[in-house]
Amino acid sequence: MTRDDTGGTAAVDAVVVGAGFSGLYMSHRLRELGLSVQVFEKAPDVGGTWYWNRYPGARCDSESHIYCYSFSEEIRDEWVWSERYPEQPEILEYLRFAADHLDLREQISFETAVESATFDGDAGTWTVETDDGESVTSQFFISAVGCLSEPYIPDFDNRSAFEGEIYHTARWPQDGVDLDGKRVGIIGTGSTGIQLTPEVADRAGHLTVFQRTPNYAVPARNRPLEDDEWAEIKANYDEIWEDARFSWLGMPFEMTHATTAGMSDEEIRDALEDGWQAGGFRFLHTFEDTLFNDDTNEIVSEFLREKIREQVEDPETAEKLVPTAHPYGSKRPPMDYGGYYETFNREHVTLADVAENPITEFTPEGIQTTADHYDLGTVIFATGFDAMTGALLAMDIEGRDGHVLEEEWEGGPRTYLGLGVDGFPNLFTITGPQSPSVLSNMPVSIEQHVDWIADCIEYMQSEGYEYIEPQSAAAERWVSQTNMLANEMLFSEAESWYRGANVPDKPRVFTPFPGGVETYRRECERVVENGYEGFDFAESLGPLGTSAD
Ligand code: NA7
Repeated sequence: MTRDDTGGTAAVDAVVVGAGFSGLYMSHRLRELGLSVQVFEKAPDVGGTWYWNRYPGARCDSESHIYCYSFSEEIRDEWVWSERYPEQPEILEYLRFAADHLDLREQISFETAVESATFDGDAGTWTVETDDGESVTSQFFISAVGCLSEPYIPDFDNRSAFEGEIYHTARWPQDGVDLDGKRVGIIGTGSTGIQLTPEVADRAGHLTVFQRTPNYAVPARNRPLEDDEWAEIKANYDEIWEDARFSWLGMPFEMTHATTAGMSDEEIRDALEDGWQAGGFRFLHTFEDTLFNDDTNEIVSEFLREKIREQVEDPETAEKLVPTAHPYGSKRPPMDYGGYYETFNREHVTLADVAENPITEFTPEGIQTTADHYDLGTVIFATGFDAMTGALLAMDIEGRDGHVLEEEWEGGPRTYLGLGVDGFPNLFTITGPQSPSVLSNMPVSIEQHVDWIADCIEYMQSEGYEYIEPQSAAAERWVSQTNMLANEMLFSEAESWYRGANVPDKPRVFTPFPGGVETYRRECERVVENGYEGFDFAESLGPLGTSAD
Protein backbone atom coordinates (compact mmCIF):
# COMPACT_ATOMS: atom_id res chain seq x y z
CA MET A 1 0.00 0.00 0.00
CA THR A 2 1.19 3.48 -0.68
CA ARG A 3 0.08 6.85 0.45
CA ASP A 4 -2.35 8.48 -1.91
CA ASP A 5 -3.48 11.94 -0.96
CA THR A 6 -5.20 12.66 -4.22
CA GLY A 7 -8.53 10.96 -3.68
CA GLY A 8 -10.28 12.03 -0.36
CA THR A 9 -9.10 9.01 1.56
CA ALA A 10 -5.36 8.58 1.97
CA ALA A 11 -3.82 5.13 2.18
CA VAL A 12 -0.83 4.21 4.28
CA ASP A 13 0.68 0.99 5.51
CA ALA A 14 0.18 1.81 9.17
CA VAL A 15 -1.74 4.25 11.31
CA VAL A 16 -0.28 4.84 14.76
CA VAL A 17 -2.35 6.64 17.39
CA GLY A 18 -0.31 8.71 19.81
CA ALA A 19 3.08 10.45 19.72
CA GLY A 20 4.39 9.72 23.19
CA PHE A 21 7.20 7.31 24.06
CA SER A 22 5.53 4.41 22.26
CA GLY A 23 4.10 6.14 19.19
CA LEU A 24 7.39 7.85 18.40
CA TYR A 25 9.45 4.69 18.60
CA MET A 26 6.80 2.65 16.74
CA SER A 27 6.67 5.08 13.85
CA HIS A 28 10.46 5.10 13.70
CA ARG A 29 10.67 1.30 13.54
CA LEU A 30 7.94 1.06 10.91
CA ARG A 31 9.59 3.65 8.72
CA GLU A 32 12.87 1.75 9.00
CA LEU A 33 11.01 -1.27 7.63
CA GLY A 34 9.99 0.79 4.63
CA LEU A 35 6.34 1.25 5.64
CA SER A 36 4.43 4.46 5.11
CA VAL A 37 3.12 5.66 8.45
CA GLN A 38 0.52 8.17 9.59
CA VAL A 39 0.60 9.15 13.26
CA PHE A 40 -2.36 10.94 14.82
CA GLU A 41 -1.77 12.90 18.01
CA LYS A 42 -4.41 14.75 19.98
CA ALA A 43 -1.95 17.24 21.46
CA PRO A 44 -0.21 20.03 19.53
CA ASP A 45 3.18 18.45 20.21
CA VAL A 46 4.86 15.12 20.90
CA GLY A 47 5.20 13.85 24.48
CA GLY A 48 1.99 11.99 25.35
CA THR A 49 1.72 11.72 29.14
CA TRP A 50 4.51 14.26 29.48
CA TYR A 51 2.79 16.77 27.26
CA TRP A 52 -0.39 16.75 29.33
CA ASN A 53 0.73 16.24 32.94
CA ARG A 54 2.45 19.54 33.62
CA TYR A 55 1.10 20.21 37.09
CA PRO A 56 3.56 21.58 39.69
CA GLY A 57 5.80 18.76 40.91
CA ALA A 58 5.06 16.40 37.97
CA ARG A 59 7.92 13.98 37.82
CA CYS A 60 8.54 10.38 36.83
CA ASP A 61 8.98 7.84 39.63
CA SER A 62 11.37 5.76 37.50
CA GLU A 63 15.00 6.81 37.64
CA SER A 64 15.95 8.97 34.68
CA HIS A 65 18.80 6.86 33.30
CA ILE A 66 16.31 4.06 32.64
CA TYR A 67 13.31 6.27 31.87
CA CYS A 68 14.35 6.80 28.27
CA TYR A 69 15.03 4.97 25.03
CA SER A 70 17.81 2.44 24.81
CA PHE A 71 17.56 1.66 21.10
CA SER A 72 19.56 4.63 19.80
CA GLU A 73 23.16 4.99 20.89
CA GLU A 74 23.21 8.51 19.50
CA ILE A 75 20.25 9.61 21.61
CA ARG A 76 21.78 7.88 24.62
CA ASP A 77 25.13 9.55 24.09
CA GLU A 78 23.82 13.02 23.42
CA TRP A 79 21.31 13.29 26.26
CA VAL A 80 22.29 14.00 29.86
CA TRP A 81 19.68 13.84 32.62
CA SER A 82 20.03 16.42 35.33
CA GLU A 83 18.38 14.64 38.27
CA ARG A 84 17.91 11.16 39.63
CA TYR A 85 14.18 11.38 38.75
CA PRO A 86 13.28 13.36 35.66
CA GLU A 87 10.90 16.28 35.96
CA GLN A 88 8.08 16.72 33.42
CA PRO A 89 9.66 19.61 31.44
CA GLU A 90 12.89 17.66 31.04
CA ILE A 91 11.12 14.49 29.84
CA LEU A 92 9.08 16.53 27.38
CA GLU A 93 12.28 18.16 26.13
CA TYR A 94 13.84 14.71 25.78
CA LEU A 95 10.95 13.42 23.67
CA ARG A 96 11.05 16.54 21.50
CA PHE A 97 14.77 15.98 21.07
CA ALA A 98 14.21 12.32 20.14
CA ALA A 99 11.45 13.20 17.65
CA ASP A 100 13.66 15.80 15.98
CA HIS A 101 16.73 13.61 16.03
CA LEU A 102 14.81 10.79 14.32
CA ASP A 103 13.02 13.26 12.07
CA LEU A 104 9.59 11.96 12.99
CA ARG A 105 7.43 15.06 12.98
CA GLU A 106 6.60 14.98 9.29
CA GLN A 107 4.49 11.84 9.66
CA ILE A 108 2.50 13.17 12.65
CA SER A 109 -0.81 15.03 12.37
CA PHE A 110 -1.03 17.04 15.59
CA GLU A 111 -4.21 18.27 17.26
CA THR A 112 -6.01 15.39 15.60
CA ALA A 113 -7.91 12.81 17.62
CA VAL A 114 -8.88 9.46 16.17
CA GLU A 115 -12.61 8.96 16.56
CA SER A 116 -13.05 5.57 14.94
CA ALA A 117 -11.24 2.72 13.30
CA THR A 118 -13.24 0.22 11.28
CA PHE A 119 -11.95 -2.91 9.64
CA ASP A 120 -13.40 -3.29 6.18
CA GLY A 121 -13.72 -7.01 5.55
CA ASP A 122 -14.05 -6.59 1.79
CA ALA A 123 -11.05 -4.35 1.30
CA GLY A 124 -9.09 -5.97 4.14
CA THR A 125 -8.01 -2.59 5.49
CA TRP A 126 -8.69 -0.33 8.44
CA THR A 127 -10.47 2.96 7.87
CA VAL A 128 -9.44 5.48 10.47
CA GLU A 129 -11.47 8.64 10.96
CA THR A 130 -10.43 11.68 12.93
CA ASP A 131 -12.15 14.60 14.58
CA ASP A 132 -11.09 16.96 11.82
CA GLY A 133 -12.78 14.87 9.17
CA GLU A 134 -9.65 13.15 7.93
CA SER A 135 -10.03 9.58 6.76
CA VAL A 136 -7.14 7.22 6.16
CA THR A 137 -7.06 3.56 5.22
CA SER A 138 -4.24 1.37 6.40
CA GLN A 139 -3.15 -2.22 6.63
CA PHE A 140 -2.12 -1.95 10.29
CA PHE A 141 -3.84 -0.01 13.06
CA ILE A 142 -1.56 0.46 16.05
CA SER A 143 -2.65 1.96 19.33
CA ALA A 144 0.05 3.87 21.19
CA VAL A 145 -2.45 5.77 23.33
CA GLY A 146 -0.89 5.00 26.72
CA CYS A 147 -2.41 3.48 29.85
CA LEU A 148 -3.05 6.67 31.80
CA SER A 149 -4.30 9.12 29.19
CA GLU A 150 -8.01 9.55 29.76
CA PRO A 151 -8.50 11.79 32.84
CA TYR A 152 -11.14 10.71 35.31
CA ILE A 153 -13.27 13.45 36.86
CA PRO A 154 -15.78 12.30 39.49
CA ASP A 155 -19.28 13.49 38.90
CA PHE A 156 -19.79 15.67 41.98
CA ASP A 157 -23.17 17.34 42.35
CA ASN A 158 -23.35 20.99 41.35
CA ARG A 159 -19.83 21.18 40.00
CA SER A 160 -20.85 23.81 37.50
CA ALA A 161 -22.17 26.01 40.32
CA PHE A 162 -18.62 26.57 41.58
CA GLU A 163 -17.53 30.13 40.78
CA GLY A 164 -13.81 29.54 41.19
CA GLU A 165 -11.35 27.75 38.92
CA ILE A 166 -11.25 23.99 38.38
CA TYR A 167 -8.34 22.04 36.92
CA HIS A 168 -7.45 18.39 36.38
CA THR A 169 -3.75 17.62 36.80
CA ALA A 170 -3.63 15.79 33.47
CA ARG A 171 -5.06 18.79 31.60
CA TRP A 172 -2.95 21.44 33.26
CA PRO A 173 -2.88 24.74 31.30
CA GLN A 174 0.21 25.43 29.19
CA ASP A 175 0.76 28.76 30.86
CA GLY A 176 0.45 27.39 34.36
CA VAL A 177 -1.99 28.42 37.05
CA ASP A 178 -1.62 31.30 39.44
CA LEU A 179 -1.91 29.71 42.88
CA ASP A 180 -0.14 32.42 44.84
CA GLY A 181 -2.04 33.31 47.97
CA LYS A 182 -5.16 31.46 46.76
CA ARG A 183 -7.47 29.21 48.74
CA VAL A 184 -6.83 25.91 46.98
CA GLY A 185 -8.40 22.48 47.33
CA ILE A 186 -6.80 19.30 46.01
CA ILE A 187 -9.02 16.25 45.58
CA GLY A 188 -7.03 13.03 45.53
CA THR A 189 -4.03 11.57 47.31
CA GLY A 190 -2.66 9.14 44.71
CA SER A 191 0.83 9.52 43.21
CA THR A 192 -0.22 12.77 41.57
CA GLY A 193 -1.83 14.36 44.62
CA ILE A 194 1.22 13.42 46.68
CA GLN A 195 3.61 15.05 44.19
CA LEU A 196 1.40 18.11 43.92
CA THR A 197 0.54 18.81 47.56
CA PRO A 198 3.87 20.21 48.87
CA GLU A 199 4.29 22.34 45.73
CA VAL A 200 0.84 23.88 46.09
CA ALA A 201 1.34 24.37 49.81
CA ASP A 202 4.40 26.50 49.00
CA ARG A 203 2.29 28.89 46.96
CA ALA A 204 -1.27 28.82 48.25
CA GLY A 205 -2.65 31.10 50.96
CA HIS A 206 -4.53 28.07 52.26
CA LEU A 207 -4.59 24.48 51.08
CA THR A 208 -7.20 21.82 51.83
CA VAL A 209 -6.37 18.26 50.77
CA PHE A 210 -9.47 16.11 50.33
CA GLN A 211 -8.38 12.56 51.10
CA ARG A 212 -10.58 9.51 50.61
CA THR A 213 -7.91 6.82 50.97
CA PRO A 214 -4.60 7.43 52.74
CA ASN A 215 -1.54 6.13 50.92
CA TYR A 216 1.93 4.81 51.73
CA ALA A 217 4.39 7.34 50.28
CA VAL A 218 8.07 6.43 50.37
CA PRO A 219 10.75 9.11 49.97
CA ALA A 220 12.06 9.18 46.40
CA ARG A 221 15.38 10.70 47.51
CA ASN A 222 15.74 12.84 44.46
CA ARG A 223 19.00 14.71 43.88
CA PRO A 224 21.06 16.10 41.02
CA LEU A 225 23.02 13.54 39.00
CA GLU A 226 26.69 14.36 39.32
CA ASP A 227 29.02 14.20 36.30
CA ASP A 228 31.00 11.23 37.61
CA GLU A 229 27.81 9.30 38.42
CA TRP A 230 26.49 9.95 34.96
CA ALA A 231 29.81 8.94 33.41
CA GLU A 232 29.68 5.66 35.29
CA ILE A 233 26.11 5.01 34.17
CA LYS A 234 27.10 5.66 30.56
CA ALA A 235 30.12 3.39 30.84
CA ASN A 236 27.84 0.53 31.96
CA TYR A 237 24.73 1.41 30.02
CA ASP A 238 24.44 -1.82 28.04
CA GLU A 239 24.68 -3.93 31.16
CA ILE A 240 22.22 -1.72 33.07
CA TRP A 241 19.68 -2.00 30.26
CA GLU A 242 20.07 -5.73 29.94
CA ASP A 243 19.44 -6.02 33.69
CA ALA A 244 16.36 -3.82 33.34
CA ARG A 245 14.98 -5.87 30.44
CA PHE A 246 15.28 -9.08 32.44
CA SER A 247 14.02 -7.80 35.76
CA TRP A 248 10.78 -7.74 37.73
CA LEU A 249 9.75 -4.13 37.17
CA GLY A 250 11.90 -3.11 34.21
CA MET A 251 14.32 -1.58 36.69
CA PRO A 252 17.86 -2.90 37.16
CA PHE A 253 17.58 -3.52 40.91
CA GLU A 254 18.21 -6.75 42.77
CA MET A 255 15.83 -7.97 45.48
CA THR A 256 17.68 -7.59 48.77
CA HIS A 257 15.93 -10.41 50.67
CA ALA A 258 13.64 -13.25 49.68
CA THR A 259 11.30 -12.93 52.66
CA THR A 260 11.11 -11.79 56.27
CA ALA A 261 10.72 -15.38 57.49
CA GLY A 262 13.73 -16.50 59.47
CA MET A 263 15.03 -12.98 60.02
CA SER A 264 15.20 -11.36 63.45
CA ASP A 265 13.19 -8.19 64.14
CA GLU A 266 16.41 -6.21 64.09
CA GLU A 267 17.51 -7.67 60.75
CA ILE A 268 14.11 -6.90 59.26
CA ARG A 269 14.20 -3.36 60.61
CA ASP A 270 17.72 -2.81 59.19
CA ALA A 271 16.65 -4.14 55.81
CA LEU A 272 13.64 -1.84 55.71
CA GLU A 273 15.71 1.14 56.86
CA ASP A 274 18.17 0.44 54.04
CA GLY A 275 15.28 0.36 51.56
CA TRP A 276 13.85 3.55 53.06
CA GLN A 277 17.20 5.29 52.65
CA ALA A 278 17.67 3.98 49.10
CA GLY A 279 14.24 5.42 48.30
CA GLY A 280 11.77 5.16 45.44
CA PHE A 281 11.07 1.77 43.92
CA ARG A 282 14.24 0.42 45.50
CA PHE A 283 12.24 0.21 48.74
CA LEU A 284 9.81 -2.21 47.05
CA HIS A 285 12.80 -4.45 46.32
CA THR A 286 13.52 -5.05 50.02
CA PHE A 287 11.58 -8.33 50.24
CA GLU A 288 10.74 -10.43 47.24
CA ASP A 289 7.43 -11.62 48.68
CA THR A 290 6.01 -8.23 49.74
CA LEU A 291 3.18 -8.49 47.22
CA PHE A 292 2.54 -12.20 47.83
CA ASN A 293 2.88 -12.85 51.52
CA ASP A 294 0.46 -11.32 54.06
CA ASP A 295 2.97 -11.61 56.88
CA THR A 296 5.79 -9.86 55.05
CA ASN A 297 3.41 -7.26 53.71
CA GLU A 298 2.03 -6.46 57.13
CA ILE A 299 5.57 -5.95 58.47
CA VAL A 300 6.41 -3.61 55.58
CA SER A 301 3.08 -1.78 55.87
CA GLU A 302 3.51 -1.35 59.62
CA PHE A 303 7.03 0.03 59.11
CA LEU A 304 5.60 2.63 56.74
CA ARG A 305 2.74 3.49 59.10
CA GLU A 306 5.29 4.21 61.82
CA LYS A 307 7.26 6.41 59.42
CA ILE A 308 4.11 8.43 58.69
CA ARG A 309 3.40 8.90 62.41
CA GLU A 310 6.98 10.13 62.92
CA GLN A 311 6.57 12.81 60.25
CA VAL A 312 3.22 14.26 61.30
CA GLU A 313 3.07 16.31 64.49
CA ASP A 314 -0.65 16.24 65.24
CA PRO A 315 -1.54 12.64 66.26
CA GLU A 316 -5.12 12.95 65.02
CA THR A 317 -3.99 14.13 61.58
CA ALA A 318 -1.30 11.45 61.56
CA GLU A 319 -3.87 8.70 62.14
CA LYS A 320 -5.97 10.02 59.27
CA LEU A 321 -2.92 9.82 57.01
CA VAL A 322 -2.07 6.25 58.03
CA PRO A 323 -3.41 3.62 55.61
CA THR A 324 -4.96 0.61 57.29
CA ALA A 325 -7.49 -0.68 54.78
CA HIS A 326 -5.13 -1.88 52.05
CA PRO A 327 -1.74 -3.59 52.04
CA TYR A 328 1.31 -1.69 50.81
CA GLY A 329 1.74 -2.10 47.05
CA SER A 330 -1.81 -3.28 46.39
CA LYS A 331 -2.36 0.23 45.04
CA ARG A 332 0.36 1.93 42.99
CA PRO A 333 3.03 2.94 45.56
CA PRO A 334 3.46 6.72 45.47
CA MET A 335 6.74 8.55 45.98
CA ASP A 336 7.36 11.55 48.18
CA TYR A 337 9.60 14.21 46.61
CA GLY A 338 9.17 17.04 49.01
CA GLY A 339 8.01 16.35 52.51
CA TYR A 340 4.46 15.27 51.71
CA TYR A 341 3.55 14.24 55.23
CA GLU A 342 5.34 17.22 56.79
CA THR A 343 3.19 19.50 54.65
CA PHE A 344 0.35 18.67 57.05
CA ASN A 345 2.36 20.24 59.89
CA ARG A 346 2.03 23.61 58.20
CA GLU A 347 -0.43 26.10 59.66
CA HIS A 348 -2.18 26.86 56.38
CA VAL A 349 -2.73 23.22 55.33
CA THR A 350 -5.87 21.26 56.26
CA LEU A 351 -6.58 17.58 55.75
CA ALA A 352 -10.23 16.86 55.00
CA ASP A 353 -11.08 13.20 55.50
CA VAL A 354 -13.74 12.59 52.87
CA ALA A 355 -13.97 8.90 53.68
CA GLU A 356 -15.39 9.91 57.04
CA ASN A 357 -17.29 12.93 55.72
CA PRO A 358 -17.83 12.56 51.97
CA ILE A 359 -18.12 15.46 49.57
CA THR A 360 -21.82 16.10 49.03
CA GLU A 361 -21.65 18.88 46.46
CA PHE A 362 -19.88 21.88 45.06
CA THR A 363 -21.26 25.30 46.01
CA PRO A 364 -20.52 28.67 44.36
CA GLU A 365 -17.89 29.27 47.08
CA GLY A 366 -16.32 25.85 47.46
CA ILE A 367 -16.95 22.28 48.53
CA GLN A 368 -19.54 20.98 50.97
CA THR A 369 -18.93 17.74 52.83
CA THR A 370 -21.30 16.00 55.22
CA ALA A 371 -19.47 17.82 58.03
CA ASP A 372 -18.13 21.17 56.80
CA HIS A 373 -18.07 23.74 54.07
CA TYR A 374 -14.63 24.59 52.62
CA ASP A 375 -14.27 28.05 51.01
CA LEU A 376 -12.11 27.69 47.91
CA GLY A 377 -11.02 29.78 44.95
CA THR A 378 -9.31 26.97 43.04
CA VAL A 379 -10.04 23.24 43.01
CA ILE A 380 -7.54 20.78 41.56
CA PHE A 381 -8.74 17.33 40.62
CA ALA A 382 -5.89 14.87 41.17
CA THR A 383 -8.44 12.14 40.66
CA GLY A 384 -6.55 9.97 38.21
CA PHE A 385 -7.55 8.25 35.02
CA ASP A 386 -9.90 5.87 33.32
CA ALA A 387 -6.81 3.70 33.25
CA MET A 388 -5.69 0.94 30.90
CA THR A 389 -8.72 0.92 28.61
CA GLY A 390 -10.08 4.49 28.73
CA ALA A 391 -8.12 5.98 25.84
CA LEU A 392 -8.40 2.85 23.71
CA LEU A 393 -12.16 2.64 24.11
CA ALA A 394 -12.56 6.37 23.54
CA MET A 395 -12.06 5.40 19.89
CA ASP A 396 -14.87 3.39 18.28
CA ILE A 397 -12.98 0.32 17.15
CA GLU A 398 -14.79 -2.20 15.01
CA GLY A 399 -13.01 -5.33 13.80
CA ARG A 400 -14.04 -8.02 11.34
CA ASP A 401 -17.54 -9.49 11.20
CA GLY A 402 -19.03 -6.74 13.37
CA HIS A 403 -16.80 -7.25 16.43
CA VAL A 404 -17.01 -3.98 18.39
CA LEU A 405 -14.21 -3.57 20.94
CA GLU A 406 -16.31 -1.80 23.53
CA GLU A 407 -18.91 -4.59 23.41
CA GLU A 408 -16.32 -7.37 23.41
CA TRP A 409 -14.77 -5.83 26.51
CA GLU A 410 -17.98 -5.18 28.41
CA GLY A 411 -16.86 -7.64 31.07
CA GLY A 412 -13.26 -6.40 30.99
CA PRO A 413 -10.47 -6.28 28.44
CA ARG A 414 -9.39 -9.48 26.69
CA THR A 415 -6.14 -9.58 24.75
CA TYR A 416 -3.46 -12.04 23.81
CA LEU A 417 -0.21 -10.91 25.48
CA GLY A 418 -1.59 -7.37 25.62
CA LEU A 419 -0.52 -7.12 21.99
CA GLY A 420 -3.57 -8.06 19.98
CA VAL A 421 -7.28 -8.84 20.18
CA ASP A 422 -9.08 -11.71 18.47
CA GLY A 423 -11.62 -10.47 15.96
CA PHE A 424 -9.44 -7.44 15.15
CA PRO A 425 -6.96 -8.33 12.39
CA ASN A 426 -3.77 -6.27 12.16
CA LEU A 427 -4.59 -4.31 15.32
CA PHE A 428 -1.69 -3.99 17.75
CA THR A 429 -1.96 -2.45 21.22
CA ILE A 430 1.34 -1.15 22.62
CA THR A 431 1.39 -1.77 26.38
CA GLY A 432 -2.15 -3.03 26.12
CA PRO A 433 -4.19 -4.64 28.89
CA GLN A 434 -2.70 -7.90 30.20
CA SER A 435 0.85 -6.77 29.46
CA PRO A 436 3.18 -5.54 32.29
CA SER A 437 2.72 -1.87 31.29
CA VAL A 438 1.88 0.12 34.44
CA LEU A 439 3.48 -2.52 36.65
CA SER A 440 6.79 -1.74 35.02
CA ASN A 441 9.15 0.99 34.03
CA MET A 442 7.25 2.01 30.91
CA PRO A 443 10.04 2.69 28.37
CA VAL A 444 11.45 -0.81 28.90
CA SER A 445 8.04 -2.36 28.26
CA ILE A 446 7.32 0.01 25.40
CA GLU A 447 10.56 -0.84 23.59
CA GLN A 448 9.88 -4.53 24.04
CA HIS A 449 6.37 -4.21 22.59
CA VAL A 450 7.40 -1.98 19.71
CA ASP A 451 10.28 -4.31 18.82
CA TRP A 452 7.99 -7.33 19.00
CA ILE A 453 5.41 -5.68 16.72
CA ALA A 454 8.00 -4.41 14.24
CA ASP A 455 9.71 -7.82 14.12
CA CYS A 456 6.33 -9.45 13.59
CA ILE A 457 5.51 -7.14 10.68
CA GLU A 458 8.94 -7.86 9.20
CA TYR A 459 8.21 -11.57 9.53
CA MET A 460 4.87 -11.06 7.76
CA GLN A 461 6.64 -9.21 4.96
CA SER A 462 9.17 -11.99 4.52
CA GLU A 463 6.51 -14.72 4.54
CA GLY A 464 4.07 -12.87 2.30
CA TYR A 465 1.38 -12.63 4.98
CA GLU A 466 -1.09 -9.76 4.89
CA TYR A 467 -2.99 -10.44 8.13
CA ILE A 468 -2.35 -11.46 11.70
CA GLU A 469 -4.87 -12.12 14.44
CA PRO A 470 -4.66 -13.82 17.84
CA GLN A 471 -6.60 -17.03 18.29
CA SER A 472 -9.55 -16.76 20.68
CA ALA A 473 -8.36 -19.68 22.74
CA ALA A 474 -4.90 -18.12 23.12
CA ALA A 475 -6.44 -14.88 24.37
CA GLU A 476 -8.67 -16.83 26.73
CA ARG A 477 -5.69 -18.68 28.17
CA TRP A 478 -3.64 -15.51 28.53
CA VAL A 479 -6.39 -13.64 30.37
CA SER A 480 -6.86 -16.60 32.73
CA GLN A 481 -3.13 -16.72 33.38
CA THR A 482 -3.07 -12.99 34.16
CA ASN A 483 -6.01 -13.35 36.53
CA MET A 484 -4.53 -16.40 38.20
CA LEU A 485 -1.26 -14.59 38.89
CA ALA A 486 -3.09 -11.52 40.20
CA ASN A 487 -5.14 -13.73 42.52
CA GLU A 488 -1.95 -15.16 44.00
CA MET A 489 -0.89 -11.63 44.90
CA LEU A 490 -2.33 -9.02 47.24
CA PHE A 491 -3.80 -6.84 44.54
CA SER A 492 -7.35 -8.00 45.21
CA GLU A 493 -7.19 -6.40 48.67
CA ALA A 494 -7.43 -2.84 47.35
CA GLU A 495 -9.96 -0.86 45.36
CA SER A 496 -7.43 0.32 42.80
CA TRP A 497 -7.36 1.59 39.25
CA TYR A 498 -5.37 -1.57 38.41
CA ARG A 499 -8.76 -3.28 38.86
CA GLY A 500 -10.92 -0.56 37.34
CA ALA A 501 -12.33 0.22 40.78
CA ASN A 502 -11.85 3.99 40.58
CA VAL A 503 -14.37 4.52 37.79
CA PRO A 504 -18.04 3.81 38.54
CA ASP A 505 -19.56 1.00 36.45
CA LYS A 506 -16.19 -0.12 35.07
CA PRO A 507 -15.70 -3.90 35.15
CA ARG A 508 -13.64 -4.95 38.19
CA VAL A 509 -10.90 -7.01 36.63
CA PHE A 510 -7.20 -6.87 37.23
CA THR A 511 -5.78 -5.45 34.02
CA PRO A 512 -1.96 -5.39 33.87
CA PHE A 513 0.07 -8.62 33.67
CA PRO A 514 1.53 -9.02 37.17
CA GLY A 515 4.11 -11.74 36.46
CA GLY A 516 6.99 -9.33 35.89
CA VAL A 517 8.86 -7.95 32.93
CA GLU A 518 11.32 -10.83 32.61
CA THR A 519 8.69 -13.59 32.67
CA TYR A 520 6.59 -11.68 30.19
CA ARG A 521 9.48 -10.99 27.82
CA ARG A 522 10.48 -14.65 27.85
CA GLU A 523 6.89 -15.66 27.10
CA CYS A 524 6.75 -13.27 24.13
CA GLU A 525 10.06 -14.69 22.88
CA ARG A 526 8.82 -18.25 23.34
CA VAL A 527 5.70 -17.46 21.34
CA VAL A 528 7.87 -16.22 18.45
CA GLU A 529 10.25 -19.19 18.67
CA ASN A 530 7.23 -21.48 18.37
CA GLY A 531 6.20 -19.85 15.12
CA TYR A 532 4.06 -17.13 16.71
CA GLU A 533 2.13 -19.63 18.78
CA GLY A 534 -1.44 -18.49 19.39
CA PHE A 535 -1.55 -16.18 16.37
CA ASP A 536 -3.05 -16.92 12.95
CA PHE A 537 -1.48 -15.45 9.82
CA ALA A 538 -3.08 -15.27 6.42
CA GLU A 539 -2.36 -14.10 2.90
CA SER A 540 -6.03 -13.34 2.49
CA LEU A 541 -8.83 -12.81 4.98
CA GLY A 542 -10.70 -16.08 4.58
CA PRO A 543 -8.78 -18.27 7.02
CA LEU A 544 -8.68 -15.76 9.89
CA GLY A 545 -10.81 -16.54 12.88
CA THR A 546 -11.44 -20.10 11.73
CA SER A 547 -8.64 -21.72 13.72
CA ALA A 548 -9.85 -24.61 15.80
CA ASP A 549 -7.43 -23.71 18.58
P1 NA7 B 1 -4.96 7.75 41.31
O1 NA7 B 1 -3.86 6.94 41.81
O2 NA7 B 1 -6.12 7.07 40.67
O3 NA7 B 1 -5.45 8.66 42.49
C1 NA7 B 1 -6.66 9.36 42.42
C2 NA7 B 1 -7.01 9.92 43.74
O4 NA7 B 1 -8.25 10.61 43.65
C3 NA7 B 1 -7.17 8.86 44.83
O5 NA7 B 1 -6.66 9.34 46.02
C4 NA7 B 1 -8.68 8.71 44.88
O6 NA7 B 1 -9.15 8.21 46.11
C5 NA7 B 1 -9.12 10.12 44.68
N1 NA7 B 1 -10.51 10.20 44.25
C6 NA7 B 1 -11.05 9.71 43.11
N2 NA7 B 1 -12.38 9.95 43.10
C7 NA7 B 1 -12.68 10.58 44.26
C8 NA7 B 1 -13.87 11.07 44.84
N3 NA7 B 1 -15.03 10.93 44.20
N4 NA7 B 1 -13.80 11.66 46.04
C9 NA7 B 1 -12.62 11.78 46.68
N5 NA7 B 1 -11.45 11.33 46.19
C10 NA7 B 1 -11.48 10.74 44.99
O7 NA7 B 1 -4.44 8.81 40.22
P2 NA7 B 1 -3.06 9.57 40.16
O8 NA7 B 1 -3.16 10.59 39.09
O9 NA7 B 1 -2.63 10.01 41.50
O10 NA7 B 1 -2.05 8.46 39.75
C11 NA7 B 1 -2.27 7.69 38.58
C12 NA7 B 1 -0.97 7.13 38.10
O11 NA7 B 1 -0.30 8.06 37.28
C13 NA7 B 1 0.04 6.83 39.14
O12 NA7 B 1 -0.24 5.74 39.87
C14 NA7 B 1 1.29 6.72 38.34
O13 NA7 B 1 1.35 5.48 37.69
C15 NA7 B 1 1.11 7.81 37.35
P3 NA7 B 1 -9.30 6.60 46.32
O14 NA7 B 1 -7.91 6.08 46.49
O15 NA7 B 1 -9.95 6.08 45.07
O16 NA7 B 1 -10.15 6.47 47.50
